[in-house]
Amino acid sequence: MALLTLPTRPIEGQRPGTSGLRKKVAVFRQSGYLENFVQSIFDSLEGFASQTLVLGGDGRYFNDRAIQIIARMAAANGFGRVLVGQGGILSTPAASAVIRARGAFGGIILSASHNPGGPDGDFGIKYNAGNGGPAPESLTEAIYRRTLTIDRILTVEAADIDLGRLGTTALHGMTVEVIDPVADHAALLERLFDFDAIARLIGSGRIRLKFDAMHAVTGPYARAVLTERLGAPPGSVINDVPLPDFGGGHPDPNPTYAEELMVAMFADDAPDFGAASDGDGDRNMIVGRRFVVTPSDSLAVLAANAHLVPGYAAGLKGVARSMPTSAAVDAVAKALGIACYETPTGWKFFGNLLDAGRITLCGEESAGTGSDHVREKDGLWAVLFWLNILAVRGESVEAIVRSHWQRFGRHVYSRHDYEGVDAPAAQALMARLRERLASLPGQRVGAFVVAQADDFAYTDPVDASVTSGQGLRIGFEGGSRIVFRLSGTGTEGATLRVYLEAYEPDVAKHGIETQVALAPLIAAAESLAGIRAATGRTQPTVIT
Ligand code: VG1
Ligand code: CO
Repeated sequence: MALLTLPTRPIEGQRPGTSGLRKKVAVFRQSGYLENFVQSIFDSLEGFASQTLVLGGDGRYFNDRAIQIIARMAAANGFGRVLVGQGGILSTPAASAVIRARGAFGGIILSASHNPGGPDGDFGIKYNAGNGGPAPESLTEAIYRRTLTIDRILTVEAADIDLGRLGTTALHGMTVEVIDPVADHAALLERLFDFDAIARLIGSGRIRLKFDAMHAVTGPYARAVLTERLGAPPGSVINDVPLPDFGGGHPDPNPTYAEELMVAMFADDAPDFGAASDGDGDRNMIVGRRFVVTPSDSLAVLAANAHLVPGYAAGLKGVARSMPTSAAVDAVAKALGIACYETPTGWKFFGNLLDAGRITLCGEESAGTGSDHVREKDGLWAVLFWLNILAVRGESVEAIVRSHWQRFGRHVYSRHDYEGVDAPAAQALMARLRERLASLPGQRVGAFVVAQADDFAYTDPVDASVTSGQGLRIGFEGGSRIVFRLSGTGTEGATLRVYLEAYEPDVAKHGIETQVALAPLIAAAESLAGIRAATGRTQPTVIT
């Protein structure tokens, strides 16, 4: 087995976005593309000689090839051990759990998460540090800078590893251990939740559940936990076989893309509890019978009911949410007398707060919820948290959310996405609005008067690092707000996200359909930003 030093040249455009580097599969398959980025990761790290690297992905097209390439490079760069999920599979939260449980130096996760897969779809890669969490901005920027100067790649000449068989093999002096992708994560979840109570609830027949794995990575995890351990009957976990192209679907757990689940949950004989997860298993959607729980509300409900769950019975240290996420959890934090932090979009910004013990729960409006048990959002964790609450309270999903609104008021919330729009046009829309921010306060926009407007900047309370340009916030008198942001995970054109939020304390108005309740705010967003004229779209692509 020869050690090879292969010359290479920098490739442009390898700057990680909200969550790692995501590009079309065709881009990643270009000669040297993956290799350059992986070598840039290794060149930006120090002290990993003889240490352990965790490696796995969501099973999408090119996952298996990429694993072989990265394992050879890890050996050449001096890692002592690579732990790889069987079949190359590790959900994002499971990878985080494995890194932490095994004391690894870090991990590489292969995923483009909710983006479609297959030969014409997307691929992605990101580095997670020894805390199990996504690399902080300082590291992703260092990796990017390295991609601009890289001139050689280290690899070894070796046969492919057999990813199908559990056990260890040697690779150029490094050990490769193929591990069960589910075991560490499932054991961790079992310590946090009252599995016996959930199993009793399911076994009693008092609730029927349906989990849609969307042909993505959570199939094996959901089968092991929901079916085998908790006794959910056959048919409870659907689309549970991971496919390299996710069956041609869009593995994004929202009412638009998780269509099969939505049809089931709105049928006459609908189950009581429905859930779905995304490509890499870190997102979750929670649905009651004919009732969708908004992710921002879900975070707030989990925080308000955390004392009912064994792993959190001792109380929450604090909570955090990404800036565009609704303030529903803020209201809970206030009632509990705990801190609530507002961070930029992307899980990497929760890492310091979790490591410093300032927060226990955190979440994002994009269907991500998690806690200090790992350093990623965790889809199956959220599902079990809800099931644990249902087991204790014995009420329906809808009843739990409605009584939550009754107590805290309803933060009526929606996100409108304009996907794949012309990038320069979207950037120009943002630039025009950014220029007007300072002049907006005091101005009337439709039914509203602007109270404050800014471009969100965040100073990390732990390490004082500053991140700016994180979304245009326009707050109105009375507490409603609109946020405009461009996505940092897409691979085609630009995606404009418009986040809409209004606070409704009046219980009599809680039943109003969300889009109807938000109609005046939707009109205000159009008049502020001129979305139709700039994008040529009359409707959002996806409404969540
Ligand atoms: C989106 C979401 C963000 C999430 C990110 C990664 O980012 O808005 O909240 O953290 O995806 O999630 P953006 O930049 O496209 O808005 V995942 O499940 O795709 O890793
Ligand atoms: Co994801």
